[in-house]
Amino acid sequence: MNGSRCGIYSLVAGLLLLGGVSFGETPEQRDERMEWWREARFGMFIHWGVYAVPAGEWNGKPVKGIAEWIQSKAPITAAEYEPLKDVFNPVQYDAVNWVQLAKNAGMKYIVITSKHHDGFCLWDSAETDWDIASTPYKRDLLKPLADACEKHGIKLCFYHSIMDWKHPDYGVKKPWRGNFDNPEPDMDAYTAYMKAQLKELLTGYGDIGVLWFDGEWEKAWTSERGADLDDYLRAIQPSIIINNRVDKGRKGMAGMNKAGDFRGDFGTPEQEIPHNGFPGVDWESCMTMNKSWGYKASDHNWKSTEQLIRNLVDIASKGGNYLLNIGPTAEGLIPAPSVERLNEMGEWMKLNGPSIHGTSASPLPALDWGRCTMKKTGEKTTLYLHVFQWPENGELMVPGLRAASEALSATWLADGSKAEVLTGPESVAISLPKQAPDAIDTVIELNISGPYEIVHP
Ligand code: FHN
Repeated sequence: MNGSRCGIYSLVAGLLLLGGVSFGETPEQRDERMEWWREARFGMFIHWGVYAVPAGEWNGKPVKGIAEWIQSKAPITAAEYEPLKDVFNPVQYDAVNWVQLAKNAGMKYIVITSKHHDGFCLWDSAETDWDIASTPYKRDLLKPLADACEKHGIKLCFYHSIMDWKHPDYGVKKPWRGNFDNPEPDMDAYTAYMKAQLKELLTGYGDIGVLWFDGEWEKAWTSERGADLDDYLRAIQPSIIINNRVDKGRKGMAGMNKAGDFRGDFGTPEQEIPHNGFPGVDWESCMTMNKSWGYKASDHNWKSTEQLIRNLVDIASKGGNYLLNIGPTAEGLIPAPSVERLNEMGEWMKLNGPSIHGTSASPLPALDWGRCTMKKTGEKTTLYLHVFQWPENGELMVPGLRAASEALSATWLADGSKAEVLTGPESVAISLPKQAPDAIDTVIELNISGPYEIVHP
């Protein structure tokens, strides 16, 4: 077998294992557990912690890189970083407002950093004082969010960092941290600490949708520890969904697993959208709205609403989820540019949400005018045609689709009005007005009520 083919087979083998088969769940049980997440397609990522206080600046100077890494990038010793807890006081935090913002944007789940790499905990943990209880704010930040999610039908999920720059037993010490009190870190002790905190999170805030692990890449964390932690967590909440960063299978920022038996329910491309989807494998692209995950005052590199909507559509057209990040300020406010974009995405989703929620990947060949998402209900197939570039010739060709004209009908999704389907023996097209009703993405709902064929070039 030549190298490239062997590589493809081993990648496919790895992808097929990205699905919980390794802990004895049947495909049907997995489908049931993953159903809400696959239907969701769109979630909110929240990176929040004491790093929002410096907000990407230190000693009056901007620090390069993502704001939640300021300890490492500045660098800052532990002795200099810890006093941040004495000024972290998010008195303007309004969890209901955050959940409503996510819901109005068409997001179905929220993943918030319970603990990032700096080890600071957004809840009052019995396992450490390096947490919200040691701040002027004192109160648990996760409980109000859990209550608001429960009330508004949004799934609450936790991001949790395996890498911990603070804990004396975490097995990789950073030189910039300054001298530390434990020359012999004990990863068994650290893993027990992490399990105790995760148990607090899985038993204190109702049903949790996803545990989103991160920081698994250092040598201190092993695949054995990943599998053990995965088993431990699923015993506490059997319906939990866990990403592939609980284990060591992830191949860099592309986010998918290499060959082998690694844990994790979905792949995690980061700051990128795969060129194609991965049939039969769940994945989610996590991306920032500007360039930093944590709040960075000087980062004004905001993606346009057009780009954000087209990212969502592109990802859904390939069968993935879009986890879009916000970085709240130390006062507990979501930056205005983030609010503006989420509200604009919500306006589009109000009219076009059915073309995202509950859809699966496009069956069509690559489209030069936009993207396609699909729904199948019984004998009926619906193709949502997302038109980014409006054809000037007044016709939208649907490449590869072969179906009898009587089986086809189409509407403009935003207002439900009828669209005219033009069919020939070898082609299907939609008649278009001169102007695109929606310059960002006009969606046509094409319903196929009988047999059809898709021919790929
Ligand atoms: O180091 C983290 C980073 O701070 C951020 O949390 C992203 C988003 O998941 N993950 C890691 C970088 O790959």
